[in-house]
Amino acid sequence: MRTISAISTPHGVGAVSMIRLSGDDAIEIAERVFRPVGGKPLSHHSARQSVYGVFHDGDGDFDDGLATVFVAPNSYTGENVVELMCHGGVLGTRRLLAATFRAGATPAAAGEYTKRAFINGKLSLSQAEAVGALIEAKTDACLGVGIRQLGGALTKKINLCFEKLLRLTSSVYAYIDYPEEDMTDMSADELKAELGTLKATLAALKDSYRYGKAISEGVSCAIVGCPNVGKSSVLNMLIGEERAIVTPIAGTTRDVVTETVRLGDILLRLSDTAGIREGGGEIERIGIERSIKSLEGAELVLAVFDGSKKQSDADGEVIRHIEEKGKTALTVGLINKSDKGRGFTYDTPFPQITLSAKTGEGMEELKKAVGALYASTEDLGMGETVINARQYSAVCRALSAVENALFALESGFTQDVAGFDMEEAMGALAELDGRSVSEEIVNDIFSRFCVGK
Ligand SMILES: Nc1nc2c(ncn2[C@@H]2O[C@H](COP(=O)(O)OP(=O)(O)OP(=O)(O)O)[C@@H](O)[C@H]2O)c(=O)[nH]1
Ligand SMILES: [Mg+2]
Repeated sequence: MRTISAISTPHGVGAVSMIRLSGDDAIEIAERVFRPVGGKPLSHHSARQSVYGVFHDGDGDFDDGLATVFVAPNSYTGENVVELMCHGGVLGTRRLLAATFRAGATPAAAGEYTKRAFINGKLSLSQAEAVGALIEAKTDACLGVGIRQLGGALTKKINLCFEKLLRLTSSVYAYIDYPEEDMTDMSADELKAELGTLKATLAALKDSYRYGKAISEGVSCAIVGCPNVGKSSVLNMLIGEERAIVTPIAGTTRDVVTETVRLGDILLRLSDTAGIREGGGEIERIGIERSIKSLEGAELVLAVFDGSKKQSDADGEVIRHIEEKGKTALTVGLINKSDKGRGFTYDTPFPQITLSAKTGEGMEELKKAVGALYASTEDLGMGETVINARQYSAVCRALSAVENALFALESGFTQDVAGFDMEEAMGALAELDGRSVSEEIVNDIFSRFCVGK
């Protein structure tokens, strides 16, 4: 493979910068830009030993630093790799990068190092995605899942399912090809039982995406309620700054105000919306339409009520909208303004928390309630969590194919019908972990990485 080069550290001033070379000529190219101070050539040092020396190009010496050689296949990419550490100035780092190009390297594309690691079998596709998740992580929980997934937790689980399917499918086809010879070691009941276990495993993986998405991509959360109940104050309390305008005038918020915040392990993509009420001017009416739209698309709803006042018909209207949009199970009621003294009791078809957006009282309960809605599934280890939409859709396809196979067997169809579905499930799992995956999907995944990773 041609040798690629890129700056692997953030672009800007820092203590050190790292430029990584990977490919057949990585060591030769490094020797053209780096002169070890001890005089012994870089290629004569042991692999993985940091060597001190001077960086130079055709115009002279310009920095000093360290070079570390990794010999294929024992490197991140599985190819020859040299990591060059120079001082973290913008100019010096760029000059070293340019020197590697002059010495024969070509610029790396986004995610190309990790892509090569995948192509060379150092990482499965879900492990490569875990690298991306670790870099992008906004919650500690995402770091936890990412590191376990990088260690192969999800890959192992998928491989087990795949191998089981392979065994079952060959048994089915042996039966079809040689029905008289009793080639199969499995009765129809045994086959059904095995597929049943697989179905449960895949269903649990599918469910894990609820938590996986909440800690990685985040949950879209609409803050709804009547005017003046304190929706914008709740948003401001959650993000810890005065982001949305708060006034005692009903109808303050018109446009949807969005902000991302971490609440415990969960990432919330908040939308503060206009208060829902009848009437109002044209601008307010458009705002209210947008509130209803946010409610419709929300994966979590925070329904705010003013606990210092009696529950009104308007509050009932808000609850009706929530029910109409099928969001009751995803809603937490916030009975706000608890600092104003003994509050009124609210009747809601969803759990509720008493809180004060003014003093922050009730924040812990809210954290717990939201955490409970998106809790990690008990019987899955943290790394066996599906964390992105691509993995999720592959698991869903595998699950529905297994369900179809089971249905075929239970409805008395011949085993070849089930065999067809089982092959489809295998295809979906193979795609999930990259055993067989189209080039477009691979390119799409790695193009989302940064250059140098
Ligand atoms: N005492 C007290 N006042 C609050 C609390 N939360 C909000 N308020 C007050 O209630 C009024 C309305 O607050 P907002 O946050 O603007 O309410 P809203 O629901 O966003 O209102 P609209 O955008 O008009 O729909 C303001 O005067 C706030 O200071 C609270 O917890 N305690
Ligand atoms: Mg508001």
